[in-house]
Amino acid sequence: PQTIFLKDYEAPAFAVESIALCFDLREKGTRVLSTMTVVRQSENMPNLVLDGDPQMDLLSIKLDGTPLPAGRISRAGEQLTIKDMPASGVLEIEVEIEPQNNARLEGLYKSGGNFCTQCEAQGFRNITFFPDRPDVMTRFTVRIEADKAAYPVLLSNGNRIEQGDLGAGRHFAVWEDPFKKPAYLFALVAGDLGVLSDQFTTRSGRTVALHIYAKARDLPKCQHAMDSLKRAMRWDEEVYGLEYDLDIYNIVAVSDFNMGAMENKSLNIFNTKYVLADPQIATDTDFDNVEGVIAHEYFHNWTGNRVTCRDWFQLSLKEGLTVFRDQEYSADQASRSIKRIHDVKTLRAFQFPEDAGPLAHPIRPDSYIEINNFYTVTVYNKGAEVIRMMHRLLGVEGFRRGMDLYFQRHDGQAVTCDDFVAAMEDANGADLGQFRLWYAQAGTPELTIEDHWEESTGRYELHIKQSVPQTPGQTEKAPMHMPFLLGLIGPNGQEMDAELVAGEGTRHDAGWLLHIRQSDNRYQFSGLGSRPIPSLLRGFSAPVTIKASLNRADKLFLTAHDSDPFARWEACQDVMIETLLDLVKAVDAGQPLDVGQDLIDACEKILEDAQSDPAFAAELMTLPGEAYIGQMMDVVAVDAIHHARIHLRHVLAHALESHWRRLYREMTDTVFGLSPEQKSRRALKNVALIYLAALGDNETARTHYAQSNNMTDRLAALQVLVNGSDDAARDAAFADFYDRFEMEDLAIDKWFALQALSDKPDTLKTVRTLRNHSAFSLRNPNRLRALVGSFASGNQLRFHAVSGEGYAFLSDIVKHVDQLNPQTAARLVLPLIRHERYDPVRAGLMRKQLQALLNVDGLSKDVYEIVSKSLM
Ligand code: HT7
Ligand code: ZN
Repeated sequence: PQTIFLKDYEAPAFAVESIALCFDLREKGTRVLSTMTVVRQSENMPNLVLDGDPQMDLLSIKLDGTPLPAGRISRAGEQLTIKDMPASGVLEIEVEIEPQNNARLEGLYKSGGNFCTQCEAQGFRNITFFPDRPDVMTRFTVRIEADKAAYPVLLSNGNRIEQGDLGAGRHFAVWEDPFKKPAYLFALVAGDLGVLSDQFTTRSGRTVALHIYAKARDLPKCQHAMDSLKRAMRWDEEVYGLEYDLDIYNIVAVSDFNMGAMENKSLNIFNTKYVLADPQIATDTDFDNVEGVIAHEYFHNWTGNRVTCRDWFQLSLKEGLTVFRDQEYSADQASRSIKRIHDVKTLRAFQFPEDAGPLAHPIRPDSYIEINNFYTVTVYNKGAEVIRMMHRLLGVEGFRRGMDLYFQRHDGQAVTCDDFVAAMEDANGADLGQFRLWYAQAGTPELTIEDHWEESTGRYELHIKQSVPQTPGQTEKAPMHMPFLLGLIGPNGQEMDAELVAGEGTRHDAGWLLHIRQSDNRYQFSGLGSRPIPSLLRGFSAPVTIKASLNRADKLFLTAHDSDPFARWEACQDVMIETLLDLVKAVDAGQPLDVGQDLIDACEKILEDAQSDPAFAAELMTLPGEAYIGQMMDVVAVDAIHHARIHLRHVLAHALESHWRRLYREMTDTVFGLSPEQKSRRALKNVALIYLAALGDNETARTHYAQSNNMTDRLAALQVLVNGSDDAARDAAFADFYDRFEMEDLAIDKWFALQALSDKPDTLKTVRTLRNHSAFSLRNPNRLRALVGSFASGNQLRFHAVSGEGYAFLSDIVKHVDQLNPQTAARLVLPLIRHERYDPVRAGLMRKQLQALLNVDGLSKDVYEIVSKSLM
């Protein structure tokens, strides 16, 4: 397969002024007629090259009304070339495609009997021939014809300008989008769907009709999405002055979807997982996720659609920025600190490993084989951290000035990450020259921090060194510019007053904002009456790792006193990690396991104070996951990590038993509600349940399940039961769950996932059995991710069983899925690629499976790219 390089970018040779598409939707074979006006942009490129799926059936092609002779066209691979194209002309192309057989879920396909599209990144080329690149923007008019009884709803982008009957049971609709857009934002839906409608009045007084389409029986579950949409629309007006720009905003929920959702102009298409939510089928986390994704796709209307990407290397231009915007939106809805903790956990759990592994790439990659493989946590979440750092460096108002200038300069254009940074610089008179390295260098920077206290002068020095690790293809790294938020805390737990006398930094409402620019940085503070305890990297102000000389007592002091909630949580997690790593060593050495009374005391204090912010206490008391503990080790000690974690939980359960029992009682509400306070109490109640189960108390979980009146509680009980010793209770609960929710796909996904996550020794056997369950299908990405994804990426203990059976199971699934849906297969295979992190036996078994995949005939370029890079 061919590698595409950023350095080879060339502006398009032809512009497309407008395109009219006519879809004749049929059960077998859909015809698409495209009429486009094409205008030359560059004198020295005589040929017009269009992208198109090699399988697509080209029925006819005319230029200015005349069929093109065979000699003027050539077709090779994904490209159709029209030789000696005049300076301008009208091209009419008719193709036939087979949406009914499209299991890749890219282009036009069928989901639940309805037609829908997914064109990002390069799906439009499966629908018709077109210059399928984001810098070719055009005006779309779309006519859809279909059977009226089977497909009463016909939707595309923009405004519906015509509709009517055609006879023979067929009807049509014509949609016109007044905004120029790239083909990746094109969308079409035709189906039998119900609709939930509402409206929103923009701050300038325009009325926007809002519609959420879903299966009729699911409409009652769409209200939360609708409310979230309206909140997001208002937020974007208030925070960025950005208004919605059309009179209609449609969302369609489909159950077969490769990713979360898609921001097609005025016709978002969503995975049902991110639209449907009611307390019976969705957990509190699901509610938050729906709200976040609804907001994310809405925010794309400006950051992505009005201003789009010049090429796919610039993907973080829209994704990093839009993730930052949705994170901030969510932070404003409930608890800012808990949102930050969750976002950092995600970054550490998924992006840090990616950045340290064989697929490490900068947020603006230099090359790719398959662009779908670059919708990564690096481009999205590290990309958002990079935007967050600019936000921190420039301040709220400076960042807003930069955004305003960005839209002023680039509305209606396809631009680069550099254009974005330039707008931030120019609006603020700032120099982000060194900062731009974040776009180009991969790898998580490592900070090593030492401090020095001089009693006689009252001076305190922080010495911060940075290094950026080598990553594939990048051996030389330059130091980066990053904001480092620091607090200095006195013995009474209060912030200390000080003067910064050496090093670059400014006072900040959350402490000191230090600038790190060099490999070696020194900061000196004077005017301190006693040695401060440093609160480092408050709010996780830069996406880095830290090795600091803080001792355990200092960290526990911060756990109790830091005014920055993120730093408090971080200090507590640090002590837990340190404890767990000691326990792992002791397990391996067969030595007695000791947790340390100081940690128990700190946890007791947390539980005593838990009432004031139960969700925060729940976060503090949630132990780091097994995979994250593994990341802290040179070689992942799969079994010892599991034992160490169970032991720590057991000790904290017993030592604090009375608190757990009290909190479980006190946090139980009789009436269910979704207010932030009620969700917060539920979070702590369900953490208490985990600790009570660690006492060997099966009864509480059984009753918890029986009495639960919402999915959050029900799932919490199942999570405990699936790992517990009471097999009868577990089987009964799982059987009840299945019967209760058989008709609810999203709930049944949870049923599959929970069983795959069990730490029981026979979990792989269960997963194999479930693979043959009548409700399982390799064609549905949600189901696949629920069963196979959960097992391989969420169950370190059982997936990495030293027998290698977990690896063999995954590679077999990947092989089969690759024939149907390469994009999803390439994501499923990821848990196999970090073989170098494991002992030689496991590493060898993982490589063996990867090698076997590489030898599969007809392997997709999606899977090939991931697997081959992991074996380099
Ligand atoms: N921009 C959307 C990306 C997306 C996507 C990409 C490739 C293949 C399928 C896809 N579905 C959605 C989603 C987003 O970031 O908002
Ligand atoms: Zn996005």
